[in-house]
Amino acid sequence: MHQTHSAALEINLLHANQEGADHNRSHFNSWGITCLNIMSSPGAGKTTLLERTLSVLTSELKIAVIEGDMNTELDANRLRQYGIPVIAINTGRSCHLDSQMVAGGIHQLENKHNPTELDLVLVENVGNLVCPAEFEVGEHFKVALLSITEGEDKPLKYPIMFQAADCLLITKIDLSPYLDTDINHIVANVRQMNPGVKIIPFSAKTDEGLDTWCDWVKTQVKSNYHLDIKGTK
Ligand SMILES: Nc1nc2c(ncn2[C@@H]2O[C@H](COP(=O)(O)OP(=O)(O)OP(=O)(O)O)[C@@H](O)[C@H]2O)c(=O)[nH]1
Ligand SMILES: [Mg+2]
Ligand SMILES: [Zn+2]
Ligand SMILES: [Zn+2]
Repeated sequence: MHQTHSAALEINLLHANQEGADHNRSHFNSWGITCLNIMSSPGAGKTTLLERTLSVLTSELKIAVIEGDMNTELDANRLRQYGIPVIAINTGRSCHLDSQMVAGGIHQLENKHNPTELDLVLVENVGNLVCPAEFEVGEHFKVALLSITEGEDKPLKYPIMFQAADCLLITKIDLSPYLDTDINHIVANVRQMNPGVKIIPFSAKTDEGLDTWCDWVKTQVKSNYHLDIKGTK
């Protein structure tokens, strides 16, 4: 009885969230923006990935960030140094961004900046491998990060995130010499959950994988609106 009630509540919650996500995506589509939802457990390297990404891609794409954080603007302030619009959203007690929170961010972008000039919105979700995978925010593509310090078994233990991802970065691979973790084992476990996902080993220390990642991002932006990148807007 209790289970049925909570299952119904969850379905209603996800249904309402989906309507909000569709609303957000229709904004992005009308402005010609591609949106990526960046997700991982706390500290896997989302903000560091965004820093490296902005250092390369701001010369080619007009980018804004929506930065989800439970309680601070620490990550938002790190990214503001790149001179791009960064909208900070504090989620308070919520362990994930939902589509309504992101709608607030999108409407701020609309009011303070000219969204039709943007090509790409990067959403950094709250650090959590569980519910961010289920709460769409209006993204076109989902990106998951798994750092090699987290262990090979995580794709099997947290399947929804790994099944939902369009691209998976295995981060902090510069630490590999100091760990027993087997990257091939991580890849095999990810493939078991999601055979078609793009997998990119990445290090923000050595920039290994950075070009492959930036190429993947540009390909998604291009294919989403059939654009020639640079000077198309
Ligand atoms: N060695 C190594 N450390 C890294 C790498 N990427 C990130 N880190 C470190 O990992 C820590 C967490 O990185 P963040 O980018 O803040 O991680 P995050 O996923 O944004 O964290 P939350 O937003 O709190 O969930 C920092 O101390 C980074 O310097 C990497 O490629 N190699
Ligand atoms: Mg962060
Ligand atoms: Zn949550
Ligand atoms: Zn709206």
